Formats: sequence, structure tokens, C-alpha cells
Amino acid sequence: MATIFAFQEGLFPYQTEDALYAQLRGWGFDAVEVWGEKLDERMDRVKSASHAAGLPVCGICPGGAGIRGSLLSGDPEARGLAIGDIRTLLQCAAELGGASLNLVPEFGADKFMALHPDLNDYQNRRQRFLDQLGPLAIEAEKLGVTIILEPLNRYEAFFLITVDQAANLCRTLASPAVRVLADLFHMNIEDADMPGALARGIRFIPYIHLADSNRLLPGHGHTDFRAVFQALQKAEFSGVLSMECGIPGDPEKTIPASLQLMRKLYADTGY
Ligand code: LER
Ligand code: MN
Repeated sequence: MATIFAFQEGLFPYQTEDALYAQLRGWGFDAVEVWGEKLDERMDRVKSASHAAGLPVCGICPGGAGIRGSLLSGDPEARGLAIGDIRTLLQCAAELGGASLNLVPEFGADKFMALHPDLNDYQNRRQRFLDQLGPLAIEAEKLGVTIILEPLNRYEAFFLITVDQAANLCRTLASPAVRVLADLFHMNIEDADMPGALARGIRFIPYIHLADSNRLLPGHGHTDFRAVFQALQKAEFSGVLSMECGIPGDPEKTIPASLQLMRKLYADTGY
């Protein structure tokens, strides 16, 4: 599979899925990433918009509301809620033709790490998380879909914050259905060397969230996309580059301009 460029829905106002997907197609995107909140209730609209525009759904991003509860919670009810929502979204992912499901183990809310990584309890949380994830990975594998673990920066999460940690979880679990989503915005905060971290984890990374250093469209901050793309090209990355970022200015102008810039840079850094 060649690398594809995708765009996450919901980043600017739109009237209908039909209109949005047609617009993204017109701007030159290859796929769309859908939001996971109550996705099961609008699957018909998503499927028909995707079909009409010829734009496949490559991923589901549940955000904070699409998966309620938490796999890491000590409360069985909260764990059950998270497992139920994840199972529903895995079914949606399968129905959407094998989209992958982003999974943030737990959003930070009031538990986020302040000025230093709270690593003391990391090993316990890690084991608790793996115990919950194991059966879900088996289910994902049966459905032919992938769960991609997304580390977030320490101000949004308190458990999984680096690509190295997520790759390490994949190594331990050894399931082909569990992989890593590298979000360049979060990496810019947590990783001293973004190309280096991508190169180390690349065999577990099929999916990248594209955003500039300030979380705006690529090209509006100071992230060195050339260095990032060089690392990906060198490792023969062939996955999804999906824009998840704020939109400055007029979306009609800034979004296609950013896509064009990224496509050119990606092609220029190839071998
Ligand atoms: C949240 O900051 C984020 O990056 C999302 O992809 C997580 O759902
Ligand atoms: Mn992200």
C-alpha cells in the first residue's frame, strides 16, 4: 500500500457528511478519519458519503467522548463501559471496510502529570492495561481490524505519553492487531528527537496524525516535516498520514495548500 493522506472530520463546520466528503475528495485527500462518538448511530450516513465521494474511511478517532469509562479504572463499571464502547467501535471499523480504531488508554482530565512524568506507577498501570487490551486484541484480529494505541502529551494523558512506550506495549502483547499511532503534535512535546523515535518504532506505526508544532495545519508552525518525512521514507513507511489539527484562515484555501505542501515534501524526501 502506498502512503495515503487523510483528513479528520469535524475540524471545521460542515453541513452534511455528503458535502464534507465530496469537498475533501475535491481537495485531493485519499481517505477520511471519522469521529467515534455515537458513530454507530450515523453509520448509514458515513457509509453512503464515503461511497458517493469514493473516499474510504481509514480510521476512527473516538476522542474523549467516543469511549466512555476507562480500561485503566479500578472500578469494574467504568472498565465495562470502555470495553463496551471499544467493542461497538471495532464492529463499526469492520463494517467500514477495515478502518483502524485509535485508542487512548485514558485521557488525563484531572489526573494529568504536572511538571514531571509520573512514572512511579507506570508498571502497574501497564500491566492493568495489557490485561484489558489482550481480549480486545483477539476480537480485533478476528474482525480484521487494528487497534492503534495513541500516546498523548503529559497535559492530556497520564499513562501513555511516548511512541517508545507504545511500541514497547506492542512488543509485549505481540498481537498483529495492536499498533501505534504517532501524533506529531504530541511527539513534538514529548520526544527530543522525532525522526529518531519514529525510526525506532516504525515497524509498529501504520498511522500518523499530522499537525504542526502549534497544532495548526502543517506549514503553519515550526515542525521540521522534511526531517520527519525523511525518517518515514527511509524506513519505507506505507501507512496513513492523517491531518488532525486546527485550521487557520479560510479552510477552502489553507487546507488544500497544506495538503499540496505535504505531498510535495513527502515526494521530495522519497528515494
Ligand atoms: C487528542 O489530543 C488526540 O490527539 C486525538 O487523536 C486522540 O483521540
Ligand atoms: Mn491525535
